[in-house]
Amino acid sequence: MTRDLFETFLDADTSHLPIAPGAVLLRGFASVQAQALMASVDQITACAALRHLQTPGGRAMSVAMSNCGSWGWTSDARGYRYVQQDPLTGKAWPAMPPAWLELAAQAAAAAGYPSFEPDACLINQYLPGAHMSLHQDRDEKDFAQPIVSVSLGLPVVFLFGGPKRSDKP
Ligand SMILES: O=C(O)CCC(=O)C(=O)O
Repeated sequence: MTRDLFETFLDADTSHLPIAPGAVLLRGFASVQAQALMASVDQITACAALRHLQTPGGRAMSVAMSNCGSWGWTSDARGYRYVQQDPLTGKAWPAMPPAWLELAAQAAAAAGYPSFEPDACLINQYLPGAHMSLHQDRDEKDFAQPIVSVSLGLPVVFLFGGPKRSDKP
C-alpha cells in the first residue's frame, strides 16, 4: 500500500479524522477509559475545586474550571495566564494522573505529534447552558506542542475555527 493510499484509507475511517492542517479528530479514542477518567476528575476537583473564573473584563465564565499538572490556566482582572499554584488555595495543582499523561501522549502520537509530554491540563466542566465562545489559545510558550482535548459526557456542539479570526468556523 502506498503512503497516499494509506492516508486515504485513514481519512475514510471516522475514528481518525483530519479536520484542518495539524488537527485530527480521534472519535472514541478515550471511551474505554471514560469512567476511570471521570473518577480522576472527581479526585482532582476535590483538591482543586471547579470554579467560575473572571474574565479580564470582570465577567464570570459560564464554564467551571480546574487544573492538574505543573501549570494551570487561570484568568482574573490581571489577565489570562498559566500559574503553578492554585489561586484559591495557594497550593500546587494536583499532579496529572499517569493514565492521563499516557492518553495524551498516545493521542498526540496518533495525530502526528510524537513524544508529547504535557505539563498542564485544564479541566472544563460544561453544565447544560454553559458555553465557550470561539477563541484562540495564545497563552502557551511553545506553539510547536499539540493541545490534546478529551471530551467526556453529554453530546455537545464544538466550533472549530481556522488560523485567522476571519476564517469561517
Ligand atoms: O473544552 C474544550 O474542549 C475546549 C476548551 C477550550 O477551547 C479552552 O479551554 O481553551
